[in-house]
Amino acid sequence: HSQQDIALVDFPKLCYQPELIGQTFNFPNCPELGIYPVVDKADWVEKLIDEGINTIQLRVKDLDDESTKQQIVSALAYLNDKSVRFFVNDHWQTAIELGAYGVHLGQEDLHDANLKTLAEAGLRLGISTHSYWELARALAVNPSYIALGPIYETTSKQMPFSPQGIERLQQWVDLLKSHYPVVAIGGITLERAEQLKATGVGSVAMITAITQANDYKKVTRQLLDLWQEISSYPDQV
Ligand code: 3NM
Repeated sequence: HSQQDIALVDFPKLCYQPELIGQTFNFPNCPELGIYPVVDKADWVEKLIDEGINTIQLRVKDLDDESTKQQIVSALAYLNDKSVRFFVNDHWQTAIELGAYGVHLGQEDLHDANLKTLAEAGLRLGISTHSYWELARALAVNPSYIALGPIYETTSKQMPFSPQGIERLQQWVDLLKSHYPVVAIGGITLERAEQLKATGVGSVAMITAITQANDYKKVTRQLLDLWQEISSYPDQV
């Protein structure tokens, strides 16, 4: 797609959109994305929504297109009219067709997707970044949020990037915070959530910490509680 196409793109922000009144997604207070699990099956979407998660990404990597679509259909059927920000990784055409809240794209997917079509369909767009170069590319697209990773070592995804660390995350947040929501990803655990939150990052995304936990319900509740508590520290007073 030409640069001209990209220049015309304007993705919806994460906040409440007047034109969506009465529709599935309605976030009057425009909270940050907060605790953001990334899962590979629709049944995880169901289980985590039941624990109070309201931002989630379905990232299916090992199924064909048709089976992936079935997973998205199942997840959306469960979400129905719950106020959940449901992002689909990569499969942007299916996400448009089925009416997901948004799409998350990596840098390679960004090249292949028709961003103009995506933006015109009203879906939110999150983009992964791992370097200043990738950040520049993401900014050129004016997305709904920007993810930075991997913050710590991760075994969930093979990447040619070493961990960014907390200082780089702090730089990203300081640079971007009045323009874009930032999501931190990669090796994030309950134990690390507090120091991440201290950077001012609005959201932390994780796979293993939740899906490989001995007790995912407990970890999910602890993450939600911790994030809530830290968010309400009276430091802005
Ligand atoms: N993207 P875990 S890191 C899917 O840096 C993904 O872009 C990353 O899994 C990035 O929480 C990552 O198990 C894996 O480390 C996150």
